[in-house]
Amino acid sequence: MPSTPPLAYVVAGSEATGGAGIQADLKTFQQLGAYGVGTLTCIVSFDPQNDWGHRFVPVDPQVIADQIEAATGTHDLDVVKIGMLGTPATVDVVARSLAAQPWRHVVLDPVLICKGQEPGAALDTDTALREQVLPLATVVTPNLFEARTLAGMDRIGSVEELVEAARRIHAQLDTPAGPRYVVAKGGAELPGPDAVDVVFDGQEVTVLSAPKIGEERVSGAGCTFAAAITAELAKGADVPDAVRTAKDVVTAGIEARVAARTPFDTVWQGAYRP
Ligand code: PXL
Repeated sequence: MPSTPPLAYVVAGSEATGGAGIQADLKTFQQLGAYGVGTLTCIVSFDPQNDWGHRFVPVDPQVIADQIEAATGTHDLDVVKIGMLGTPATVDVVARSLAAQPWRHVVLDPVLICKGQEPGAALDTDTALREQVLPLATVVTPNLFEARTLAGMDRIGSVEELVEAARRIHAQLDTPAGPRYVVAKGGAELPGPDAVDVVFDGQEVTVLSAPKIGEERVSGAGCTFAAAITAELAKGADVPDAVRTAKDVVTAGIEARVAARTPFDTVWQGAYRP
């Protein structure tokens, strides 16, 4: 008899070392017991000969549309994570393709700039993302840099400023049909002994903290966090519970991080035990 596991869908880029991007997303889905379905937006290949710079190749917009058509035609998908898009044309085709059906949750990891892109092109992409995809999100998970950019703030140096950023970003989400959540991540960079995340649902602020594991950033943490939220939502959790589980997944994955020749280690999703 065929089975019907929870289905988690991701639209994101490939990061060829396996540390971030759709590779991290699909591993996270599997670890949490969700069946992963993925659509590729771009291919990022770090360059070991050139200081691990990002080589970036977008997938043709029609091919992205075809993948979304294949995925949504095959399965009843109602929870989607959006990761790196990378060009205005990609933002446009993803926004238009996703609009073809209703979504119970759209989890947006607003990956803004990627080294190796033209600054001008990246600005266009930021604007397109903000105008076309951000309003659709039910959950958005900016890191410190993305929170500063989306909130239009010069600096975020405290939990209070992170809360202010979350409020400003929440104001840019569509008028809620249901509650919408900004999860602003302080990560390793926000000063203090703890890795702090601020959750704002439009009314209440919740602050989640876990002791920092070293001061170094670990690649794939942001992807894994948003993917874990997506998997938990696919399994039927509500957003606050999904966010709490995602923080545990990332904490366990950073504690057991994978050594690499890149300047940063990467998250080991396989370390998490519910
Ligand atoms: O971690 C952000 C990220 C997301 N997606 C892709 C990436 C990266 C960072 O390198 O390459 C495809």
